[in-house]
Amino acid sequence: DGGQQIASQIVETNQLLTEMKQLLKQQLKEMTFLKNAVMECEACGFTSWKSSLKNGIPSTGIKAKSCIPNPCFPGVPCTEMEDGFKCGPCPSGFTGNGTHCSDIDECAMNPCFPGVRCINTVSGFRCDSCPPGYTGPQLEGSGLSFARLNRQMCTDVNECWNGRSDCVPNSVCMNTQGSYRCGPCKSGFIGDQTVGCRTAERTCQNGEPNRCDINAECIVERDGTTSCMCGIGWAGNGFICGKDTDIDGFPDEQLRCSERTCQKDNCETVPNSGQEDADGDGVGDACDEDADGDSILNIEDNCVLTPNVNQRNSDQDNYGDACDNCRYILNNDQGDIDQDGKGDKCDEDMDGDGIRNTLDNCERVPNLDQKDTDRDGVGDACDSCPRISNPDQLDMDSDLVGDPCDTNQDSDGDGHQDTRDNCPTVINSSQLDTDQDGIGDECDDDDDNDGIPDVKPPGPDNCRLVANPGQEDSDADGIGNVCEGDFDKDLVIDKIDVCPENAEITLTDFRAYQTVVLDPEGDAQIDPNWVVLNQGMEIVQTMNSDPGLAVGYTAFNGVDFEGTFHVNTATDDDYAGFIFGYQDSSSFYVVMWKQMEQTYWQANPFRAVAEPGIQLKAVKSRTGPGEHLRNSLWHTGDTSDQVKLLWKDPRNVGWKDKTSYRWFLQHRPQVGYIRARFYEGSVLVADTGIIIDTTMRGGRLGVFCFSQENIIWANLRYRCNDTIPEDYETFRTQFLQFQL
Ligand SMILES: *[C@@H]1O[C@H](CO)[C@@H](O)[C@H](O)[C@H]1NC(C)=O
Ligand SMILES: CC(=O)N[C@H]1CO[C@H](CO)[C@@H](O)[C@@H]1O
Repeated sequence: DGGQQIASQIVETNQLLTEMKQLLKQQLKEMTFLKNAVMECEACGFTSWKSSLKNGIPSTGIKAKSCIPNPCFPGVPCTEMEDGFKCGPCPSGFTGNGTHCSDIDECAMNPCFPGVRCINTVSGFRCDSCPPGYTGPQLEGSGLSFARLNRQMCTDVNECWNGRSDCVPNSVCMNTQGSYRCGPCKSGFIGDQTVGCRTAERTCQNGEPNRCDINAECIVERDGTTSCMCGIGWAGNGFICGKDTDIDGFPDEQLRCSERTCQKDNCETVPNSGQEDADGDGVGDACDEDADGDSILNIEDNCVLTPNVNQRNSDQDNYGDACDNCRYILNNDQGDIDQDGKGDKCDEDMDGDGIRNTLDNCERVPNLDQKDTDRDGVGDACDSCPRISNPDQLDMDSDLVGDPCDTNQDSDGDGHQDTRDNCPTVINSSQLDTDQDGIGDECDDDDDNDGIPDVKPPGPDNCRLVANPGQEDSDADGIGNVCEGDFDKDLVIDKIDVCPENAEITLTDFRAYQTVVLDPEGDAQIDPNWVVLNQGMEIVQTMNSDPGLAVGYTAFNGVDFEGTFHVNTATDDDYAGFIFGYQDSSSFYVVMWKQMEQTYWQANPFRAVAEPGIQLKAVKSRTGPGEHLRNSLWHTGDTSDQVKLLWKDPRNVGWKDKTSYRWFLQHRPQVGYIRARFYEGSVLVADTGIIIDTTMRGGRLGVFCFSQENIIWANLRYRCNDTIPEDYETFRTQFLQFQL
């Protein structure tokens, strides 16, 4: 349209030029005429002609004698002179010498909008009204200069507004200059301009009708059946979804369905995906000032979840007798490895394997066999170097490999050093080895050792992960009987299995986690305190602490990781986030978010400035935990040998107090694809876009905090997913083109 406008302007300019040329020609003629008149006057008296020039208009009427009868053009004043008379100027809209006046053609100036007729009237001009599809005021006037300075303005009418178009309802209307076009039906509608557009029956990706709630997504399961899942910021059973303000999976209001996820949230604005309610009063612990209903407020109660009006506390630790798992021994961590109710500090057999701690070579890992290959007094089951004597078990970089056997030599970059990698040259962070033959599935041609190769003939194995040499398949659907509906036979059906092709991972669970302190020497603050709720799907960190991580033990290749992030206090404005691709305390990805800009209070070893926006960083630290890494983590930007800033939210806004955010991360280490999206309620507020980084080829997941208390990571969910997202291919080709 812009091009069209320019073109029409050029045409107009050309016309103007032509007119100017004509005007010049006319003036030239007049000059000739004057010259001739001068010549003539030599004979009849030059002086009289000269005086008649006083008004600048050569009058041919000098031959007439007086104003009676009026020799001038009608309406032009006549003045008697000594030697004759003089006519005034022609009326506006006319040109001439006063005696003879002729109408000016203002239309020659093209004052009207292109395509609009210009009518030259006796004393001026008038434009027809704007063409159909345009609107604008009338234009009329007189005189060349008026016509030159005033143009008829017609502006396009947007027929698509206010339904002034004839397009059928629910179809696309496209406005054009002076008109409009009707397009196809809007999305969600079918038909055309002839038959009309009616609501399309929504369908799932497999073509089946979509009966999910309008705010839900239709999911096609592995077996081809469909299910419905409420979208982010909504909760319910998928067929009915209600608003879920705190994004913990429970709706603000009771829904008309019976599933657990239809129940009204017992804490509407504080995420509590487990809905824990110790006193059963209908108000969840997370938002109940007196969670156990013993009339002692939580902040003063030494047993927050167990009623104990007497507050007796024999060992004077932080836990009253009523809830202390070691009543007479101080144990503020309340650790209980075997979950038998007896705290580790006072449990004679911590891991519950039947061997008393004093005799057990793995106090904290059940190992009835007590095998100890290197005879260092630490059983193989818990020995960070089972073949090299290392009684102290030191593991400087928190990668679960003891220092004497830690080579950190990792050819494929998947976080497992070559000597321990069951596929040293194939990226495979999960290290899955279904048949336990020491060769990881990823480089094992026969994962389940049943003699039928995974892919090659006589395969493919119709149950790749479950031994079935007979390949029985009664319903002939290509999936063997033994793994029908549970591909990895981990006894969790595929439908709810977060890793249907990995028997070692079944449900999201952070109950077992490794604590990594990122500034062990620093005495800047205290270490974080992690509390795990909802069967491992929720983590709460209560302390204003040094930087620290809680890392799950499961290592992943491709993974989708999502969770709800919420700071449940108005105190403080510091960092919180999550990590992925964790390989050791020097190597991981972190997504971190701060509320306010701030310079770190310890200017050593360098001044670190934190900005508020969400940041994605690749941590590959040469020094490992300590002040260098601490300040580098705080700093928003690259720091050599420590941290690389891969992305920062351009909005540069901090998190809001007591507000729930949902993150959705996709990591595909095979190709280095990383993409994270962030939602506030159901609204997408930030998106990293596609980021390619291969520093860590997979690893473990966890959460991160730095100097911020009362952080909740709720409704955590991870899923194995090695499918490369569709947008990667487009990105890759474009990126390659760019590189060339
Ligand atoms: C796995 O990832 C792909 C691509 O990102 C996505 O389309 C698919 O829905 C994911 N699968 C599951 C089970 O979430
Ligand atoms: C069994 C298993 O988890 N295999 C994965 C190993 O990693 C590759 C990518 O490098 C994945 O495609 C496999 O699914």
